[in-house]
Amino acid sequence: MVRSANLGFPRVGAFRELKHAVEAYWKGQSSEAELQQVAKDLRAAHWKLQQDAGIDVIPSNDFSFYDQVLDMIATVGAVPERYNHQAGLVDLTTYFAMARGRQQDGQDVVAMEMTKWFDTNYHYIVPEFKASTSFALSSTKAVDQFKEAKALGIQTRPVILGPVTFLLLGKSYEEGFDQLSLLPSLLPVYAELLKALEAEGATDVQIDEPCLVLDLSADAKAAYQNAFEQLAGHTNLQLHLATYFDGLRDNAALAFGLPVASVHLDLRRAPSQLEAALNAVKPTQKLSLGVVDGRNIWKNNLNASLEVVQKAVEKLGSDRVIVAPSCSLLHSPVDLDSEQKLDAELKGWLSFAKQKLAEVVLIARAAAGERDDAAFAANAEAIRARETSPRIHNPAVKERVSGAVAADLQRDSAFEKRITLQKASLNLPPLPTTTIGSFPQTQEVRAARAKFKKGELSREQYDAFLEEETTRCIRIQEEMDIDVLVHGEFERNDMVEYFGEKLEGFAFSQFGWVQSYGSRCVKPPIIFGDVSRPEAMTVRWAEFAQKQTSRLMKGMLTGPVTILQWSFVRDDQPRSETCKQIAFAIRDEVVDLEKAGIKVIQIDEAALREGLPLRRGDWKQYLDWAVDSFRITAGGVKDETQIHTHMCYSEFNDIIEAVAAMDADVISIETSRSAMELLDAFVAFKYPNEIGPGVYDIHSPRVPKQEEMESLLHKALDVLTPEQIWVNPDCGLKTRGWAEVKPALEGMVKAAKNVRQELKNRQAA
Ligand code: 39S
Ligand code: ZN
Repeated sequence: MVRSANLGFPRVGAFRELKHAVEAYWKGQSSEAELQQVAKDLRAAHWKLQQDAGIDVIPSNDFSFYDQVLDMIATVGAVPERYNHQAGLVDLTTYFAMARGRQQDGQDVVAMEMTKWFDTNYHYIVPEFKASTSFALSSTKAVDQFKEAKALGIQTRPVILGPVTFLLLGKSYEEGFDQLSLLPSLLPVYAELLKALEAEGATDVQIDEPCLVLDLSADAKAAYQNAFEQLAGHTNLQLHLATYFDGLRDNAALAFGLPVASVHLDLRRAPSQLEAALNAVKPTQKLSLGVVDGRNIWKNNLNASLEVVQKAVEKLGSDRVIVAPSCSLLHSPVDLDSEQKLDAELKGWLSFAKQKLAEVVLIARAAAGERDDAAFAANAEAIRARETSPRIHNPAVKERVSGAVAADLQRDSAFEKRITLQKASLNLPPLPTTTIGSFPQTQEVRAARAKFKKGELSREQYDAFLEEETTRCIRIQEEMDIDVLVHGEFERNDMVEYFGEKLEGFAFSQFGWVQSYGSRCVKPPIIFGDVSRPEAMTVRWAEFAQKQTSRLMKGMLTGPVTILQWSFVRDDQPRSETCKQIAFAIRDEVVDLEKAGIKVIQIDEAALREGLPLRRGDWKQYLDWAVDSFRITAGGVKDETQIHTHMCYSEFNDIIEAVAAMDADVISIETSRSAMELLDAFVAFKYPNEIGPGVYDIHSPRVPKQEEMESLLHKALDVLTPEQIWVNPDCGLKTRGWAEVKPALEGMVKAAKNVRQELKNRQAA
């Protein structure tokens, strides 16, 4: 019998119940027992939902209060010293201290680092490793949750993050230390965990090793061999190896050579790997086929998937084939049935986590000879309707992209000439100060927007509220004496969703939440058709804001790659094509802002780096169209108009050429946590344009001292010319509170002024 499996279910809840419970606990509004109860109820509901859907293999331990990598850190007791964890179980306070830092009860510790999970918009907590790191089983979570499901009569397959991916995703803070050298001391803890699961009656375990889809060193390959041999030797559990987000490619022989009972493949991202897998799979192994997209929201083409599954069944027999989503459904919204506002036609094209499980079951049953003809016919009709819908095609948009010429990608003049004209026109002091765009999205702002959406505030009332907030934000910046102001973005729910709501070819959901980090969620818009801009999207607020001040007001836009990366993207044409369509829409907005008198315009490409393909050999093709898309957005304005861009986080070394090729006049980057080390790439490359290396870490509630920011500026001045440098925080301020933002920015402006004075004195001397 062909079986159906799931690799993980969204933990946040259809209405973000977990977010609300966790945040209430953090605020001291509820007890740990109350939080645990909400979590337990959610888990029970999710297991039940999967059971009702007919899924044969249901996961457990996919639940997390914050992140599954942090869960593994706690499980193996890899708690960094600063959290003062003594031996024994890691409690919830220590767990959340690692995630968010803690300033309470005499403790003052910073959070662990957070970074993007492969090429998703999900963030994981980065394990910290040193030569002295030791491990001990320090959490009973995996075992507890297995037992919890069992008590409900559901036999689950626990999911754990594999030991090699766990080590590879970590960071070593000691020069030359190789974290894989910790494998021998880590494996016994994994073995102990497997033994504990077995003792409670588990028969199978899913081991996630997504690093198997990356370019691997010889050491990493050896670590895989070694790790799985040891684990298999210490347990009677069936080990199920899960890979996802790309194909195994040259690691296929390695993966199938491991002593595992099955291997899971992502056949959405890498359908062509099936052939090699069918040849490499050993007679004792099963193959798990990830045919339903866990990363996107389109209805599965059941006939196409069935064909793939049947091909495997023919070769392996039905007992050795498993049907599954391509990866954990963590990256999907929960339930399409909650959506009340999507039009029926569009809704008919979509599938969220709950619907995906039904698809998996339909495919598995059909492959086992029990095809639900009615469901297959309805599905075929939905697929056909989407393919032929006039709503997805706009010939004018297609023509504009295919007709793009070199001139569309070029500013009129080279940077040297532009910057001279800009300096004359903008008349800024040296080391000009600015912010990245957003100011605190307070409860009040969100509540007003929610009221407006519910019809409890009229358009006029909501606009009046926003005008008041914007004006106040401008006055505050003027009082602080910031040079280039922003309007604060109070009218925006999210830097991507806001644009999605205004562009043609996009749809948006009411409850399509996906976890981004911890309790924070995003609601990615859905790009279903050719993208165009029916009317200006930001000019009203930019114009209003500029009228309130004699200072320069910066126009704020999200760039095409970031909009693409943080949306659910249509899968019926290349991403590059969709990206260029968005680029032309943004270009028109840039031109309109210029016409409205805005002289400085920022086009954020926060997600440019995370969009990089996972294999290096695929990078160039991506970077080519990503850079071209950005250049299309900026190519329509006069030399005098200054184009800024912003990129979140670090690691520019390997893409610095592409960043330079974007040719933004000014780029702001995150550097404050890494003490300006990030600048190395810009210096080594002799980056010619202007740079705002962030001097203030906005990801922490801590207010930086003025001297710290001055010292960071000195570091920047050691390697860059004074004419090149801008002074700004390292990201937008929307997640912070005014109480921290005000003193921090005041200190930042003072730091800039002090250093300006030093430069003046030096010149005079
Ligand atoms: N991806 C995207 N798309 N956008 C980003 O900014 C980022 N940044 C990085 C990387 N990826 C990104 C991740 N950082 C949040 C903050 C930072 C993030 C990601 C998410 C965040 O704050 N998310 C909010 C949250 O989890 C939701 C933001 C949102 O859409 O709470 N808010 C809406 C709004 O402001 C809806 C707010 C809401 O929940 O309008 N309203 C309540 C409701 O509808 C009512 C509120 C009230 O009455 O007080 O129930
Ligand atoms: Zn940022």
